[in-house]
Amino acid sequence: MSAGGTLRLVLGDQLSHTLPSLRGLDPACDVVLMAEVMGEATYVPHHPQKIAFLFSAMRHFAGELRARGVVVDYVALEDEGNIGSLDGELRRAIEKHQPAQVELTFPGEWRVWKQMRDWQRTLPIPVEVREDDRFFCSISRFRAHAKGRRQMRMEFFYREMRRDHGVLLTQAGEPEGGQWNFDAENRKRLPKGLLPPPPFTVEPDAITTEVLALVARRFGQHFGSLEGFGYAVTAADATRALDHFIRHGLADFGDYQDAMAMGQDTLFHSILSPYLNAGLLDPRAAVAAAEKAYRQGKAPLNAVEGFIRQILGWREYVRGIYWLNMPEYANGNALSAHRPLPAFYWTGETDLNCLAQVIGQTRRTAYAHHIQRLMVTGNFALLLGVEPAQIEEWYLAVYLDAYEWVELPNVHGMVMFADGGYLASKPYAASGKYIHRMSDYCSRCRYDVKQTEGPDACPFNYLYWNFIAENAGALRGNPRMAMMYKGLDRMSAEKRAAVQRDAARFMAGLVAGYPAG
Ligand code: FAD
Ligand code: DLZ
Ligand code: SF4
Repeated sequence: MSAGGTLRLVLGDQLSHTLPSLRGLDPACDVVLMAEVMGEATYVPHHPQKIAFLFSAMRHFAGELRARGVVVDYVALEDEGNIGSLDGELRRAIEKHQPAQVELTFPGEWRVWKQMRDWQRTLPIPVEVREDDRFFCSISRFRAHAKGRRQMRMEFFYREMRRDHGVLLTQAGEPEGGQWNFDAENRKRLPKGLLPPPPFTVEPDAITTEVLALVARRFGQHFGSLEGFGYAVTAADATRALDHFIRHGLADFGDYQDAMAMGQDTLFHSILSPYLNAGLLDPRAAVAAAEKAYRQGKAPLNAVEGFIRQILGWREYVRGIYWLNMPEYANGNALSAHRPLPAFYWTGETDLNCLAQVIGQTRRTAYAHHIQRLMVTGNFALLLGVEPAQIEEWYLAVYLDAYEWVELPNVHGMVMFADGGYLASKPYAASGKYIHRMSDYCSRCRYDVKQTEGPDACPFNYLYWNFIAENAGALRGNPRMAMMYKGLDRMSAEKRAAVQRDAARFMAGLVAGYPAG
């Protein structure tokens, strides 16, 4: 690069050729900076597959840019002189290339945004941060939606998005099928004999193989296995993953969206979140492909609407909530939950089979589907009263798709109700009955899901009532909790004492902490 060009930073989750900070790039005088840095790889103990996925995807992306004639200053983790932070690498690149300005794209986490604002104040050259327009809804559009609302509800936002973007509408502009949401049809258990498709996988190439060795060497002590790594690391393969889902998963996605089954990690889910969130797949392409399948009669409306609602609705909604309310959003603790996260979240070693299954799968694959996250690991942390920050760190670390903009509202708001009902109208607290209804986990558990007290009773059962009793001050007034408090009020004094006794005994037996190794 000749001095005086533009230095363009591309972060690990900004791997899109349409990225705003790459627009207007002049190959004759601009440089793209990409850096593998310890700071980003360790600010939480990311699952090794997450680090491998991002480093390999970053290296492939840099290769694609170079093939187009772009100059890329790519700093690999073990390159000599690597300072270990985004800040250090940006400053070093400015020294080296003497650009006239820096172009950035708005990031996915508040802490990085704070860093970008520092750069704008402290760097000796202009720093422009461009809006990230790889979403359906801009932050200002979300702000307009939120104006005047004390509580937010995804459903109303989603309808606005359907209208704004003309998705799944009739010629007359009404929702296809006469209703906006077919969720009530999407709660079936997986029937015996129905085999979900195998997930889309890619054989690691030479770049990925090298990265896997690097990650094993440098991050092998983090929770999570690298074995069997098969994620896509390029946009071309991410598009193949989308095609695979549309062909083999979409038609049954709706019916079995909430089901869980041993030995079936992915069921009919798409496993597209890692690609969407890293920039390898455009959410507009995913929504368009699903709508096309519906219009061609290849998938039913409950499935297509359900899938589109996740991307056009939930994904955009949680991002809006995050940017509208940070940094204060992270500090709330409406239920005053202060217990430590049990150590088995980092080992999977527990005799509660549902938790052992989901945490074990997470360790193997860095993936769990929504209901596993919400109703097993999430529900348990809620019932136990784990301090929100501790469980938030866990989710941010262990999933391949986790960045704070999407992780935090899901964990802090949806799971832990730490925002006091701003995002969701009531806590998703449930006893073992829910897990029994939606999975086969209980059939192999040492606890009895039908028992409610004593050492063999399913701990979710008494923890559930203990949660209801412990949080009466905060939740009794919530109209959506009225049934639960009616149940509690009908409970005999002996039964209440048994719940309290069993919960206290169970909690006393838990070990906290991040186990060494
Ligand atoms: P599918 O079930 O196939 O859904 C399709 C797509 O919809 C997903 O790829 C995803 O992009 C989007 N989506 C679905 N639900 C949500 C949601 N609640 N919020 C945002 N997007 C959604 N998703 C993340 O991408 N990153 C996270 O860090 C994350 N943390 C979560 C933590 C908890 C406690 C919970 C309950 C949910 C979390 N989710 C997160 C949302 C959801 O669980 C994942 O997006 C989904 O499991 C990814 O798998 P999939 O691609 O097979 O999804
Ligand atoms: C998650 C991650 C990891 C593990 N490593 C890097 C890295 O070395 N370099 C980089 O640019 N980005 C990385 N990322 C993604 C960033 O953490 C992400 O861009 C920010 O959290 C903002 O969303
Ligand atoms: Fe989980 Fe309870 Fe079922 Fe065991 S019995 S798998 S602990 S819900």
